[in-house]
Amino acid sequence: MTELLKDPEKATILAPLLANGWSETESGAAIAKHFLFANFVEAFAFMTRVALIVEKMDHHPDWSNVYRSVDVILSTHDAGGVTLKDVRLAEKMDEATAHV
Ligand code: HBI
Repeated sequence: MTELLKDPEKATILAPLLANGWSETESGAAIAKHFLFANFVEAFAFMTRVALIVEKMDHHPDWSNVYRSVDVILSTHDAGGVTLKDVRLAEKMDEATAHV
């Protein structure tokens, strides 16, 4: 779970996320996504749902909210890059948008 993903496995594991709006940051040490909601309340409701998930996972996003958008950057700080924990959290975030 907390081992750094490395190519070629990394590319295979990230492919579904990259097809769903996530991108690798320039250094390759994180994955990022821009979420856009209908309004501020929906954006904040998403962040509230995700907050409960990340506490359970003990894995936390770098994120910011401006009005109805939420920008997320995921990396495993302890490992210095992207691990399966980030992949799992990204999947859960995508699922959390489905409940809006
Ligand atoms: N969140 N994104 C991220 N990366 C981490 O390495 C991390 C975290 N949340 C909690 C956490 N590490 C702790 O488990 C350690 O700092 C003890």
